[in-house]
Parts: sequence; structure tokens; C-alpha cells
Amino acid sequence: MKFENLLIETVEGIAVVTVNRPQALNALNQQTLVELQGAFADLSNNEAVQVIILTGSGEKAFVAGADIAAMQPLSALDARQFAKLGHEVMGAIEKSPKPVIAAVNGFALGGGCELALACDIRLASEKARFGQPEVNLGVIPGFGGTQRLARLVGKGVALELLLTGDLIDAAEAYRIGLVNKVVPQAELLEAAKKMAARILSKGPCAVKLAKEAVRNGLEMDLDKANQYEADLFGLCFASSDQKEGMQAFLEKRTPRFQGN
Ligand code: DAK
Repeated sequence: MKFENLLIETVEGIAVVTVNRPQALNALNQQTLVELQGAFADLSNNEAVQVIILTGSGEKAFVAGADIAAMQPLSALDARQFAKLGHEVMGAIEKSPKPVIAAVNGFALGGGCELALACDIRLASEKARFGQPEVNLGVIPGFGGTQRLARLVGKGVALELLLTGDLIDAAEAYRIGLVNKVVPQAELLEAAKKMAARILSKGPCAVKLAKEAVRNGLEMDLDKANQYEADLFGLCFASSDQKEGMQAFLEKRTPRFQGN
């Protein structure tokens, strides 16, 4: 697939996907969403890619939201279709078998914050700003923000952000658990790559199943979720990674995982 609004570079198993519409602070229009959908389908099926980093071009914005100019004239049915496409993209990221790290390099507002929320881990630069300012525009989040934000930071904090539309800085985002780590802007991509490389060195089957266990388990009650975890734990023992990982430990050497 050819991309107009995305840059994708893969080096040593780590794919960096950059949303590249700097003239609109990387806002998500229909085409960008379709491209993200295609990119994540490709990358999720590409065996050469093991970890994905998602970021925005330039120093100002990660993604400043859904594209307001494109949304303004939509009919109710078109808006529903647009929201459906956004949900599909966020779902594709969340369900990707590869870990996805958001490297938030600036404004992550509205749909941009929702995009970061769909990722597995969020690293932020000191310049990052987060918010769900949709209420300023007379709408509510349309790409899962009311749900994923509340699940991540809790109902009260999420509602404060959703009802006031206030923006928060990276330090506050870290304090409320919206981001995992804050680093200087110049070090952001390197920090994301370093974390990706750490994940890449682990047993690939286990990494994939751990993501699956957390994602699906959170939708279940605790008893069912623990049973599900036990099933996936058992499944690890069907992999050569488990044999190699434990053998390497016993032989006091670094494991050589095959990912099967
Ligand atoms: N969409 C389109 N263009 C945008 C944009 C956006 N979200 N954000 C910025 N831009 C454009 C600006 O219009 C401007 O374009 P020009 O005037 O140069 O042509 C350019 O990017 C630079 O922006 P500014 O001149 O405004 O830059 P400043 O530094 O002054 O301000 C800012 C930066 C990020 C504070 C400001 O641009 C801003 O407030 N942007 C809007 C942020 C925002 O409200 N984001 C949330 C968008 S709403 C749904 C589906 C989806 C959604 C909701 C419902 N359904 C279908 C139900 C999702 C909604 C959203 O994400």
C-alpha cells in the first residue's frame, strides 16, 4: 500500500510509523485513517516487524485530533461512518499481535489522544500535551476516548478531562497514569526504540500472549480472566521459546528465541 500521510521505516524488527500531515498538526482525516488501517494490517502480518512505534511528524504535534475541517460538514450518517472507521483503526492497533508504543511528541488531542490510548505503552516528550477537547466543538470523543480513557485513568479523572476539555502537560499525564514515562523531546524516539529493543529481545510468543491476556482479560470477570491466563500460560509450553528460555536460564546463557 502506498501512503501519502504516513512515513514508515523498519529497522531491525522495529517499525516507526509517523503520521505526516504537519500542515494540519497531523490531524486525522479519512485518508489518514484508511492509511493507518492499511499500515497496521501490513505490519501486523509482516514477520520482519516485531514492535511498532507510532509518532507524529515535527516537534509540535503527535496528532491534534480528528480533522475538524473535514468533520464540520458531515451528515449524521457520514459522522457515524467516520467514527466507525476510527474505531476500526484503534481496534486494529489494540488487537495487533505486535506491541505498539506511542511516542507522543507534542499535542495529542481528541482523536490524537484516543490514538495514543489505543497503543499498548505511551512515552511522552516533555513538550507533549494531552486532552479530550471535543466538548469545545459541541461533540463527544468518537474514537473510543470515553471508554479507553476511563479504563486507563479511572472514571473521575477521565470525566474531568472529558467534561472540561482542559489540556494537561506531560508531567500531569504521567501523574494520572496516562503515560508510562516522560523524556526530553530530543530523546523521545531513541527512548521508544530502546524500549522496543528490550521487548524484541524477549520470547516473541510470550510477548504476544501477554498482550492478548491483558487485552482480553480486562473484558472478563476476574475468575474467567484468571482461567484465561492459565490457558495462555499452558499454551506457552507448546512453544520452542519456552523450552529455550528455561533451558538457557538453567545453562546460565542468553536465550536464542525462534518465536515459535
Ligand atoms: N483539525 C484540522 N486542522 C487542525 C487541527 C484539527 N484537529 N488542529 C490544528 N489544525 C490546523 C489549524 O487549523 C492550522 O491550520 P492553518 O490555519 O495554518 O491552515 C494549523 O493546524 C496549525 O494550528 P494552529 O494555528 O491552531 O496552531 P496553534 O499553535 O495556534 O494551536 C492547537 C495548536 C493544537 C492548540 C490548536 O490547533 C487546536 O486547538 N487544535 C484543535 C485541537 C482539537 O480540538 N482537537 C480535537 C479535535 S475533535 C466523532 C469522530 C471523531 C471525533 C469526535 C466525534 N464522531 C464521528 C462522532 C473526534 C474529534 C476530535 O478529535
